[in-house]
Amino acid sequence: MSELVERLRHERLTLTRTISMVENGGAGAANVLREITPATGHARVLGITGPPGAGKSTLVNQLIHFYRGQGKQVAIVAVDPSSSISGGAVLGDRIRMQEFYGDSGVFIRSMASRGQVGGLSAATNDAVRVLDAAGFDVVIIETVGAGQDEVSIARAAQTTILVEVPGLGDDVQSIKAGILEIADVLVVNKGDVPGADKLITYLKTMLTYSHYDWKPPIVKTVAVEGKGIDELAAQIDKHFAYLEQSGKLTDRTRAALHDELIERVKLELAARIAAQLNTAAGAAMLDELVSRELDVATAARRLVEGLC
Ligand SMILES: Nc1nc2c(ncn2[C@@H]2O[C@H](COP(=O)(O)OP(=O)(O)OP(=O)(O)O)[C@@H](O)[C@H]2O)c(=O)[nH]1
Ligand SMILES: [Mg+2]
Repeated sequence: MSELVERLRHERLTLTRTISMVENGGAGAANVLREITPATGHARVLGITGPPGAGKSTLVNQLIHFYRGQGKQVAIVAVDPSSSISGGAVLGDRIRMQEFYGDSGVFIRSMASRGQVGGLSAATNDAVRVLDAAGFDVVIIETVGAGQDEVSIARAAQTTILVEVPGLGDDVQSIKAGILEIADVLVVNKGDVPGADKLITYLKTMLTYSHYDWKPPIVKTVAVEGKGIDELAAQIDKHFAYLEQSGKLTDRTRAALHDELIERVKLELAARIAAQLNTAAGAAMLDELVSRELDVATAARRLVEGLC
């Protein structure tokens, strides 16, 4: 085991600093990732997403208690694509941190979109890798909303839990098209609120049209009362067992790495090309484009080929 991995497992400060390092990208991040990657691949990675106020954080807290009860070490990466502050304590996670203060088996980290040189999903993936290497048994990625960011973040998880709630108006309208496709387990939270059963019926109808051989189970929860958490944890385990037995765990990891690699190459290329354009040769090329001596397609090819 490398010295860094050893320290990640025993020193909180090293852990928080290493996550900051991978968030900042660049050579520092690359060095960390090279060193820790052989020690990764052991954590169970869960994703939780859903509309604002659905009860994601309350559910995650309940899951933390559940897994702690099993003696597991749990880390949370709370991602807010709309927020610009990264670090230890934003997003109302301060209260949560107080709840688990002093428990060395729980680690909570917030992530925001700005300040991520290499994009939010890359930073999230890398933070999960650090936590995995640090020996956390379960890593939960919690994201708000259902946009493109959340979908790409969800790909880093082995099991994605989509939280929906009754009372957001017309159920058909409130659940964004396509979002159900990312769900491995569906949660209807706020089961104590009128409309929960109607929403479950609606979701069941939607899932009849699903083409996947894994049919996402629907779990009703009342997160504030801790109801339905055992069932949720059981369904999460069932999904993981399905992934393992069907061989889809490897397929999923491979597909996620494929997409992540393309994303990273794009970012890397874009940074290098921008640097090239910032030179005298780049200015000359732009002049040629403006005077229409050169077309954009040819210019783009020339720049990329110039890097090879
Ligand atoms: N009635 C009821 N309220 C709930 C339940 N779960 C959570 N809430 C309440 O819903 C509100 C939002 O809960 P959060 O856990 O902060 O929801 P969230 O999805 O993390 O919210 P954002 O992070 O802002 O997107 C809080 O006031 C919770 O107390 C539930 O099962 N029933
Ligand atoms: Mg929250």
